[in-house]
Amino acid sequence: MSLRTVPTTPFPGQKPGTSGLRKQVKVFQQPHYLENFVQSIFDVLEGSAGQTLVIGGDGRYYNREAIQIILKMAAANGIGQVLLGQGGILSTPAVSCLIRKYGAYGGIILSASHNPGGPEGDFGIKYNIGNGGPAPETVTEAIYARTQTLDRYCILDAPDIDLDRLGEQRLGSLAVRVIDPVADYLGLMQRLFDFDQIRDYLASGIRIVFDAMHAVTGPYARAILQGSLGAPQSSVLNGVPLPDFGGGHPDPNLVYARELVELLFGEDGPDFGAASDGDGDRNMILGRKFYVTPSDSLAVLAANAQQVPGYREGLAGIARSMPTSQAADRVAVQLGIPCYETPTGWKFFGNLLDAGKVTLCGEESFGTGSNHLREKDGLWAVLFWLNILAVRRQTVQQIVEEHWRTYGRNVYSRHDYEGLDTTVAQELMENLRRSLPGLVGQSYGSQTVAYADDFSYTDPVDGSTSSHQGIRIGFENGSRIVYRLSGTGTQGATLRVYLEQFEPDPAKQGLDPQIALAGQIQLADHLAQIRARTGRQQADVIT
Ligand code: G16
Repeated sequence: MSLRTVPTTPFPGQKPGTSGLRKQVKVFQQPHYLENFVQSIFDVLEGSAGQTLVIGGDGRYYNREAIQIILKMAAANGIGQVLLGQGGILSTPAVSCLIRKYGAYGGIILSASHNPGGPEGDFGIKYNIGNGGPAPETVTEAIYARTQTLDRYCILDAPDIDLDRLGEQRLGSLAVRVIDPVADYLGLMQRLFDFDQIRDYLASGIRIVFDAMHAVTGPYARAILQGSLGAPQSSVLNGVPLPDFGGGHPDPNLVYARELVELLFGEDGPDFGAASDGDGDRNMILGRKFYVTPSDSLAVLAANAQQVPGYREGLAGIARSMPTSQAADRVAVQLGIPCYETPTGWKFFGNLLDAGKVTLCGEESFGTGSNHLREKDGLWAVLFWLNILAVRRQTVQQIVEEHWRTYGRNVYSRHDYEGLDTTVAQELMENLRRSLPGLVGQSYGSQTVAYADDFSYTDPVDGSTSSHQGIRIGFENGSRIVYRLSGTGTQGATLRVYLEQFEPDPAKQGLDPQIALAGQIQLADHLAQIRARTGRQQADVIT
């Protein structure tokens, strides 16, 4: 084994987005591309010599090859130990769990989350810090800056590690410990939830289906739902992780988790359905013939948290990303606890969680989590719901409708316009930004604009400011329209339009959101000239 220093030159555009560096597989496969980014990570990590790193990925195409390269670079850069998920598999929440449990220096996760996989699909890499959470912008900016000046990387010339053999192997001075990807995570879940109660509930004839979408959560769902909770074989759909996710799009929403949605909305469907994404941090919750929006899910979990062992002591506070509906705010008011509004991106919750200011966090983009980790956590949300159902013995629909009657309903929908020409999308946003000062005080139908701004966030813990985080148009009646360009796409631009309207009247709460929000949808188009500028007549994905 010998250490090799390889001369290289910078690649443009190695800038991490909302959640790490995501590019097409073909981009990552270029000689030196992955190596440059990984060396930039090692170069900005101070004091990592001899330390432990956690490494794993969602099993997508190029996962195993990338892991071999990263291990050899970790060895050449003086890392002491790597905890590696068997087969190169670790969900994002499991990485967060392992970093925290073993006091690791940080972790590297190979995933492009919900983006499709395979040779023509996407790949991604993200770095998590010692608290188990995504690297904050100071770190990602430093990594990016380093990619722009890099002129060499270090790698050990050595045979590949056997990724499937549990136990310790060596790469020079680096110890690689291949571990069971599920065990530590399962232990954490058992401490948070009442597994006996959930097992009894499932044994009472309740039928559940979890769709792992051929992504990373298959092994976790089988071990937890079937192994520990006694659910039958049929409870896990698409449970084998595949490099191309079986040709699917591992995004747990009404469009991409169609198989699950058809089951739940079909005749004699199961009582409870859920799905997770590529790397296991997102979740979608369904009842029989009933969809729970992620924003409502956060609010329901918050309102019921004290029924669950891990949260009996109550919540310190709640945080939600800005475009997430204000349903959780209403619960926070009732509980007398603060509710924080952060920019999109799980990394913004890290400081609030570390400072003990919040217990639960959530995003409209199918992400929910708590202070048990520093990532959102798909299966955790599923277990949280199952625990609440096991206590309350009502259907999902009854629980949500009762919640609306108590707090009012924040009717909500997100409209995505995908693969737009980047210039067209940026001009649309720029034009809208310019129009903001003139909007305040304007009336549209029965609504008057109360504020119109480009969201800027000052972190209450470290005082850092993040600007240009999305355009908010808020009305005096509490309704909102929010516009953002996605930070996770890899082709063109994706415009996200978030629509929200408050409905206090129980008699009107059951209306289909697309009908209830029809006026808002029209207004959103009018204000941003979406159809005129993009040529699109309707959104590609509506959730
Ligand atoms: C990532 C981030 C989330 C964010 C989501 C969507 O999730 O971790 O915080 O809400 O992307 O971001 P955007 O609207 O910019 O596309 P994931 O599951 O892709 O890692």
